[in-house]
Amino acid sequence: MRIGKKVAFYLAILLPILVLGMAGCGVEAPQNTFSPAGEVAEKQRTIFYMAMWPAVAILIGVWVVLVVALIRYRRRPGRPLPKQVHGNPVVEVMWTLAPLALLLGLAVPMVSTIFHLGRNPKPEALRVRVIGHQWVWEFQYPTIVDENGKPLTILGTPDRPPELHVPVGREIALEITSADVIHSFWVPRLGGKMDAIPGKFNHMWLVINEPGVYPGQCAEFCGLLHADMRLLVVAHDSEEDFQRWAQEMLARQSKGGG
Ligand SMILES: [Cu+2]
Repeated sequence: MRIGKKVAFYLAILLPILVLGMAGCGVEAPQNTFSPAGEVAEKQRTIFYMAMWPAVAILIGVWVVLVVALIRYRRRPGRPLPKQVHGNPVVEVMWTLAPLALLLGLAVPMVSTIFHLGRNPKPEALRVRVIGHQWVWEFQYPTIVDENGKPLTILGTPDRPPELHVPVGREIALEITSADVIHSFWVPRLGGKMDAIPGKFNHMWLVINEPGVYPGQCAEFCGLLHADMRLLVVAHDSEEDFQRWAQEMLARQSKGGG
């Protein structure tokens, strides 16, 4: 009876935690790293799965053997002590070689993917400078300039996140930095995260598969309004569409005396 009460007590604690945890696994969530919308996020998810699924399989295998051994060989009254074993060279060599083979097998695709994701952006990529401020993001397009030579600049406000407009299919080369403290640029469905560090440019490239709006946010606690430091990536369905938007914004910027 007492044991039953104890089990009920632990279940009452564990079940809500489990339910809350599972609630975070919805595939439709707008900031879900498990529904990637571009090459970088896809590859990052692939290496995560490469690490996770073998680990899950090993975990289940170990638990099954453990539980079977615990039940089958448990101490029972009147049973003699079983035969005691010390060392088994064959088993020991096997459990050394098997993980070694598994780790080497995983290392090759994983390390090559990490190098691929860390490569320099292609020269034809669209360059965007991302600047973190407390507590807003700023985007500058150094190759899209107005008549005064000032790059197209998009700045958000604390209640309206800035929009980073880009064309679908074209590589985006991000140069990420900060004007004050360390922030972190993160758009979960596209890739990331990348730290924004004052005095330093961090580089990252992205390619987006589908037109749409991809929300992101600062992922490094940077002060009081860190939670408001959101952004939207808006992917246009064509380069022309994107250029039309850029020219419109440039005209607005010139008119504003920027
Ligand atoms: Cu932040």
